[in-house]
Amino acid sequence: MNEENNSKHYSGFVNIIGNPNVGKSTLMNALLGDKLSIITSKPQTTRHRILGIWNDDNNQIIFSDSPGIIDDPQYQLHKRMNDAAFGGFEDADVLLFVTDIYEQYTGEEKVIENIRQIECPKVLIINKVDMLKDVSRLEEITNKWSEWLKFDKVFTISAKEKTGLAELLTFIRESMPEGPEYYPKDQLSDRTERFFVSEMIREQILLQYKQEIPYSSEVEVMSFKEGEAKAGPIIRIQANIYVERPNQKNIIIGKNGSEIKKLGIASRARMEEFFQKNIHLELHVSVKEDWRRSERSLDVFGY
Ligand SMILES: Nc1nc2c(ncn2[C@@H]2O[C@H](COP(=O)(O)OP(=O)(O)OP(=O)(O)O)[C@@H](O)[C@H]2O)c(=O)[nH]1
Ligand SMILES: [Mg+2]
Repeated sequence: MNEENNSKHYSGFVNIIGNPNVGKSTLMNALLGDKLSIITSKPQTTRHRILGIWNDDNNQIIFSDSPGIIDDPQYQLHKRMNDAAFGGFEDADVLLFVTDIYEQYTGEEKVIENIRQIECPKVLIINKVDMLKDVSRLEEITNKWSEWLKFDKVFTISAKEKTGLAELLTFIRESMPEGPEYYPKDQLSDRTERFFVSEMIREQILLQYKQEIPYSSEVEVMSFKEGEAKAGPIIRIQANIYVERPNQKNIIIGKNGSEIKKLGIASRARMEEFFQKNIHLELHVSVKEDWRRSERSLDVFGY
């Protein structure tokens, strides 16, 4: 264990991987005590790898949230999301493989093989135990997994209710190798404020719109300017929402602009909480045909 007055420094990457919707982002946020990653009840909420950095004087734990692994990628976007997810198998010092009490895992060969081969400590996290009705379900899950591979540890947790996390965090800290500060101690993520702004808008799109709309949407921050207003510090933000079809643009905007107005209000509230500053937000919508299939668009959007 990393003693208080020990001058050694411990650091490493804790990579969180799993299928969509099992609670990976909720877990990372809970471990960090920060709302860094966006969370919704829809699968494929997270599209990028996002680092969340936990610091004290002697330790730097770098958590990595990732998109849920998509079994049947249908767009180039899905392939890039899977590349981001599988990247987590390559540089982990501790692997957290997350499942939940609902998931009927079928032991997808590529995933199992990747977990099997990774040499760092690997942990199976069974999440959402706050919803558990029948305790025998836990045994069922661990038995199923033990047919495929051996984890070093199994933790049953509720990321949402924050139970079981202290034990998990102790295990993680004890597993960290000696190492340098990979990031400055005051840095919380590898991502920029602009990135988090685009994510918070995307989160509200996921919450507000139905069916294919959130999945066809991408958000780009065109301008982010900090300034002073009468009421105190303010951040002025202009963002563009891209959709794939003209009719989707109409849906985003809504009758007389009612839907986009609602979106703006909700996004602004989320950002004001995140930045603890006043926000002025301007949203635009444009069509970028089939951006999910276009390598070039995906490059531009940072996938
Ligand atoms: N009941 C319960 N719900 C949870 C728990 N953890 C997460 N959830 C819910 O599960 C849903 C998905 O959570 P996320 O954290 O977005 O899941 P994810 O694995 O990051 O999903 P993707 O980014 O889409 O791959 C949300 O509605 C969460 O509120 C938990 O411990 N208990
Ligand atoms: Mg997520």
